[in-house]
Amino acid sequence: MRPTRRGFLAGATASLAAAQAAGALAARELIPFGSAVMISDFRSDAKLRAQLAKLCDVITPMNELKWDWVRQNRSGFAFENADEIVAFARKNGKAVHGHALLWGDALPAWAKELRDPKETERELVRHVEAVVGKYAGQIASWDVVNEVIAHEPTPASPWRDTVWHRALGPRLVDIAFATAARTDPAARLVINDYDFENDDARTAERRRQVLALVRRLQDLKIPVHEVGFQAHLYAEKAIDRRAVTALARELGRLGVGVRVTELDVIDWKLPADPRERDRLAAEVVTAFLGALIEGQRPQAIITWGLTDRSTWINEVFKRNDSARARPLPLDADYRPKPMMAAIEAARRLSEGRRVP
Ligand code: 9MR
Repeated sequence: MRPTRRGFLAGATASLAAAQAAGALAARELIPFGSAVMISDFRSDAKLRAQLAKLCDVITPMNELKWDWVRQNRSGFAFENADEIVAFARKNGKAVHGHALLWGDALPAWAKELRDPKETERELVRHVEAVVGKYAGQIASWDVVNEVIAHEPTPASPWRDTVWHRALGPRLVDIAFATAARTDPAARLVINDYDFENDDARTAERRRQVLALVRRLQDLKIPVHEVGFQAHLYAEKAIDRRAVTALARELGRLGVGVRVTELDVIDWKLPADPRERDRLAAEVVTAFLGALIEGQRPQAIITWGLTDRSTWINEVFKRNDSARARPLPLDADYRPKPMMAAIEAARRLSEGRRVP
C-alpha cells in the first residue's frame, strides 16, 4: 500500500505516543541491580544461586576473569570457571559485568616479572583481545583498568606503582582501552577504582585524577564509557555527598556514565549489636547512592557478594570483637537486611532529584 500523508501523520503520532510511553516507562524503570559471585560459593551454594536468579539483573564473576585465574599458563587461557558463571547468567537472562582486564594485583608469577615495554605491551594486547573477543556479545561491560590511580595520588605522581605502569607508564590505559574498543565495539568500557566518596584531601585528589584519566582518553579519541565506583564504604566515615554528586554530574557532562561496581559496607568500627550495625550500614548506603544518583543515574548498582556468608571484609578489616562482618544486602541466612531496602529505595530514585 502506498503511504498517504494522513497515514504517515497517524503513524508519526502513534510512534510519538509510543516513544513517550517508552520514555515514561524508562523513567519509572528501576536502576539495574547486581552482585559479584565467586565460583566456589556459586558451585557449593544452591540457595545463593536461587537468590542471584531472583534478585539480580547483572552478575560479576568476582575473581574468575582475573589474570591469576585465566593466565596461570602463559601460553594459554583458562576460561572454564568464568564460563560457568557466564552460562548461568545467560540462562537466567542476566547481563554480565567483566572484572578486570588490567590490574596490578592478582597476577600469575610470570606476569609479575614483565619488565620490557614491548613485551609487556604485546602480552597486554594479546590478553585483552583474547578475553574480550571470547566474550563479545556475552559480557556487556568491562572493568578495563582496575585501581590504576595511586592510593594517595599527587599531581606529580598520580599512578599506582604496578608492573604495567613500570613498563608502560600512562600508556597502559590507552593500550587497554583501545584494544578493548577495537575487539568489541559494543562493550561498555569502564575505569574502575575506589575511594571517591569521602571528605578528605586524599579522596578529593582521587576524584580529580579519575576525571583527568577520562579526559586523557577523550583527548586521544579512545572510547571510555563509564567510571566504576567500587564503593567499599567505610561506615565510620562521612560521605561527601556534594563531591559525589559533583563528580557524577561532571562525568555526565563529559558524556561518561557511572556504575557502582563493588558495593559493600566496611563495618569494622561499628557497634557489635547487629540491628544497630545494619541500621548504620543502610544509612551510609542511602547517603552514597542518593548523592550519586542526584548527579547521574548509574548504569547498575552491583554489590561485592550478596550475603554476609561470604565477604572479603572479615579478612581485611578485622574487628576488635569476634562479631562477623555484615557488609552485604542479605544476612547469612539469605534474609534481606535494611541495606537491601536502602538499595531498593535508591533504585527508584531519578537523576537530578534531591533526596532527603
Ligand atoms: O573479593 C576478592 C577476593 O576474593 C580476591 O581474593 C581478591 C584478589 O583477587 O580480590 C577481591 O576483590 C577485589 C576486587 O577485585 C578489586 N577491588 C577490591 C576487591 C576487594 O579486595
